[in-house]
Amino acid sequence: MQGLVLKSTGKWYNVELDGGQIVKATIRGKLRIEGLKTTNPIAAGDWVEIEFDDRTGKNNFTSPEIETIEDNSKATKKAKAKKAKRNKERLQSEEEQNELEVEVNYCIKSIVPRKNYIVRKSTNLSKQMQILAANVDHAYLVVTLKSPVTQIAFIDRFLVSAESFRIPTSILFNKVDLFGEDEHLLLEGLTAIYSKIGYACHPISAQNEEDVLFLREEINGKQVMISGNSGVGKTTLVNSLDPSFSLRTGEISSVHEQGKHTTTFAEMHQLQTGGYIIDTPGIRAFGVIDLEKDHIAHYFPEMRALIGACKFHNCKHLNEPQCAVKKAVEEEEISASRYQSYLQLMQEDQSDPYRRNDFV
Ligand SMILES: Nc1nc2c(ncn2[C@@H]2O[C@H](COP(=O)(O)OP(=O)(O)OP(=O)(O)O)[C@@H](O)[C@H]2O)c(=O)[nH]1
Ligand SMILES: [Mg+2]
Ligand SMILES: [Zn+2]
Repeated sequence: MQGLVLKSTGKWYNVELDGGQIVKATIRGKLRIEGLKTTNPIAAGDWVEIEFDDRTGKNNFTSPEIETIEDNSKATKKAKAKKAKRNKERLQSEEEQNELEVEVNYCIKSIVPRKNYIVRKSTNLSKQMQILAANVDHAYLVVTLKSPVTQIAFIDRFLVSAESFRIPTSILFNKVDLFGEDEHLLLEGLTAIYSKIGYACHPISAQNEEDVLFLREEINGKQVMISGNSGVGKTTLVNSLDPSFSLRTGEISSVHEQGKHTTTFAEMHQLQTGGYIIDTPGIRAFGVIDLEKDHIAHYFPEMRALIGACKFHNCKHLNEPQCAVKKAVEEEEISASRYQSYLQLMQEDQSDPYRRNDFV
């Protein structure tokens, strides 16, 4: 039978079966996965083939053996050992301790081919990939201009990634109730930039149910994900969308004006008004997965629109003469901050393990 993965702890999975029953499942035996090697082979939003298996049961988790097809190098083995160690450490986390006494009596046999997924690259030296969510119809990026401040570069890196995975995205500017004059001006500027490119922008106060009513309609019938830095109000928003939820939210640290990574695992919630929303843990830095330099401009829709207009067909829009993109930047048709983000991605050396230009 098939089930829909609501939550992945890395150790077990909450899976919704036909008819709405939610069961816990683990991976037994070998799970062969095609494509990317990631830290989490199965993500919230995945459809899986699942079977009842009473050999599992209380506290009887087997370490899943994940095999990425065509990748069995020494480096992979090392990475596996490291991962096993990390998983063990993670077990100590409060959340898993609380949930250890669970019955897990289903096992996952395979993943149903995905419509799409969104991946970020870890910004530490390991450079491992993490699937944030699978089968995403729409992404909502929550941005705050205060408590905490979301970096423009972070916004652009997320959008480039979403474009590369072909996931339509809207921007929710949250915590407008905290805005002073400066933030209102900034909001106006950013809304002008991003809505011109085609990204819907909505100023909201996630605590205010009225402010997010429009989202219930947008989400109905879809499977959407919500992302952004820690503390921007993602979980608060999910709670406002469905008053029957009381998901845990966290204070902002008063010293650093940053969130405290309250949500630790991505989890998909079904809204009473229809549709599924995947609440994800706050991302500190968004490592964009290796993109061909020649393709990066395609993931900036305002640059994509100018393809063919430069003198050279293989123009990289850096220093080439008669470049339509640079002309558009000079004429302020393309925003300087977006072009800056483009330059940063072009200059990034994907292979340099000591690269330090990910944004915190
Ligand atoms: N003033 C104000 N505070 C908000 C708003 N939305 C959320 N908050 C507060 O911001 C803090 C962080 O909210 P969370 O919903 O936990 O943030 P999150 O994005 O889920 O954070 P992580 O789970 O750590 O990624 C909480 O104290 C919320 O009450 C808002 O619109 N206005
Ligand atoms: Mg949260
Ligand atoms: Zn050009």
